[in-house]
Amino acid sequence: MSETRVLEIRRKALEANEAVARRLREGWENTLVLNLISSPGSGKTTLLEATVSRLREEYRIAVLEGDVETERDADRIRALGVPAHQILTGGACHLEAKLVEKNYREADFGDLDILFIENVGNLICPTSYDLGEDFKVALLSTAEGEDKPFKYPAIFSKAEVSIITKADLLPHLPFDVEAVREQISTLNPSGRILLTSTLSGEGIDQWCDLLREKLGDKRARSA
Ligand SMILES: Nc1nc2c(ncn2[C@@H]2O[C@H](COP(=O)(O)OP(=O)(O)O)[C@@H](O)[C@H]2O)c(=O)[nH]1
Ligand SMILES: [Mg+2]
Repeated sequence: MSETRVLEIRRKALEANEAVARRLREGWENTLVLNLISSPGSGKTTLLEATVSRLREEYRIAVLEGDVETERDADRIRALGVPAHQILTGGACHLEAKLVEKNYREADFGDLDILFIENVGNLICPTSYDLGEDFKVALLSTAEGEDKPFKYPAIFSKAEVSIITKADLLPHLPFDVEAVREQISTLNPSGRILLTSTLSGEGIDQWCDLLREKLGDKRARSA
């Protein structure tokens, strides 16, 4: 197949995805929806565990968990008494809006204040697919190396919030937090950057405050 034909197919697939994402966004007028993206093991599910543990009494929360295989992440969230639904991609390296729509309907969560979508662990594929979220959150753990924002610029440019995770490991690693902050700020001057650790609790209050603020802003806009 020619390169032009491949690009045309990809463009059409993204257009079709946009149409479904628009429909999802309209339906989520009163719900704050986040699309969490990172490489496998950066700490997405662990951050969600810490987040729902803190906010489950305050808000109606649910989680859509994207993975290639297994129900493990959804089980971890359900163990905390918060509804979660596993989306299995059967090999695909990202979630698409159509698959999210189908699974969201099946999950039947009812009215929600916050919906978290944990994307498949990958820093590249999920970036181009709008899932109807309010914003993307990019996670990068200190163990992954300080060169990653400039190596994977698309996700760090698009994510409204970037989180540097596993701050507790900093004493053991050659990871220059300020250099990483600078890379992310260069790619995305208006983006917010947080430094968190689920072990020490560092940054988790700021993260929860950011969620409260974003939900408040969204509700004020739609009122
Ligand atoms: N030291 C440290 N380890 C963490 C932290 N957050 C997650 N982890 C560990 O990193 C591994 C992967 O975490 P997980 O949340 O499953 O990553 P995911 O694949 O992005 O969902 C697990 O062994 C976690 O216990 C953290 O803040 N500090
Ligand atoms: Mg996970």
